[in-house]
Amino acid sequence: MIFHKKKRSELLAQIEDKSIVLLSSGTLIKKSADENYPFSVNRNFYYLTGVDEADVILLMIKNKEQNVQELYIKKPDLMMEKWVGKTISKEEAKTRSMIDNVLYLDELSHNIEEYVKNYGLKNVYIDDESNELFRLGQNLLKKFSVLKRLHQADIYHMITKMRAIKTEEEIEAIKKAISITDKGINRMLDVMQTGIYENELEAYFDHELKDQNVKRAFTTIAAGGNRATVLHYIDNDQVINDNEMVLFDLGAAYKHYCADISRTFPINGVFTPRQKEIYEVVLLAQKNVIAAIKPGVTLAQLQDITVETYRKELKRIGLIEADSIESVRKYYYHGVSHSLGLDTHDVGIDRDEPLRSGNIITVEPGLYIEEEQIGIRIEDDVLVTDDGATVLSDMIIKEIIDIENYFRKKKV
Ligand SMILES: [Mn+2]
Repeated sequence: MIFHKKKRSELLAQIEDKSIVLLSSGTLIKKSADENYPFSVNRNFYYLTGVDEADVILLMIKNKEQNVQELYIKKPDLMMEKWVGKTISKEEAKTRSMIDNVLYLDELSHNIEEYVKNYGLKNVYIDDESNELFRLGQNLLKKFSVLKRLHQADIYHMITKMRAIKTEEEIEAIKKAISITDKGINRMLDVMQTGIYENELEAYFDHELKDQNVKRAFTTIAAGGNRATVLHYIDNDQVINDNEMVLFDLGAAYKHYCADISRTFPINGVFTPRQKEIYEVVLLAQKNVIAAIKPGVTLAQLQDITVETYRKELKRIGLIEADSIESVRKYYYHGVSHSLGLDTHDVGIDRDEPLRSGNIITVEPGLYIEEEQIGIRIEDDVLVTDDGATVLSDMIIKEIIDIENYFRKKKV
């Protein structure tokens, strides 16, 4: 796709002359016996190529006489094809990436040596995300000894900075993921009733995703009653009793672009007065944050707005006595926003860095009150625009009156 080609040129424009860039798609990791973990492509590699396949290498050279862009793929293995299917072909890799030169991996070592010598290359740029398991960049350096003589430079942060600003195509992909997530949530609402199991609701969400042939962005949280006070509860195996609420944190991924949505519903369709009171506080915090989003504001400032809202409101509803930041922390103990994109907790926006037009972030205040067995989180996905923000997930049911009406109509 033209998108990936454009991103490669933008990246090459930022690096020094006489440089080689090497990126790996990642490799399959063994799970047990003859089984591997599902493959998850290196997102920086995918961003630059559109190729979603294990053991593929992108090689680029910036050299004023001649730039080079090549993809290296596995040679077809006829026996493996009978067991697990074909690996990517040269034609397919070329179509997806718009890279004309697709070669086999057994030529890579020789070609690197030739390029380093013939072009007098000085720098090697590697994607060295500091992750113990995935030292993909370092592994490449170890493999090709000729690269050790070159000056090592980091390309990880250059790419993640680019990824933080979304293009039209990327915004569309995230919107698509959100719209599928919306449909999945409605499927759950249609069957939601007292006595249902968390995993049963989760299955209805998954059904929508399977129907649309997409995957989840991350492991679904479906937490009824007091389980909702555990931020990353994923057992999802308990029954939800009458008058309890159920908290969902979930999302579909479309072409690896993620939706990340949280909603909390009363299982029987009617908020108790106390549930309503707490829900309104969380919703108010979310609205205050969304209203403040514009270029220049930082994630740290958005967090302050959330805590400030809670400081006043939690005292008003009798949850805390002293309206101090410390007392708020007992009921709210995570950040309100993170970057969203090819990763659910996406890269490229630091806490104290001014937001820019084209950033997409989540807004997800919550309150977790163990002694009342109530956990509420409301999360939407928001695009930063030139003069403010657009809530990309504003079609997903959220207001108390809409939720109660949805259930009322269901019963008729
Ligand atoms: Mn989130």
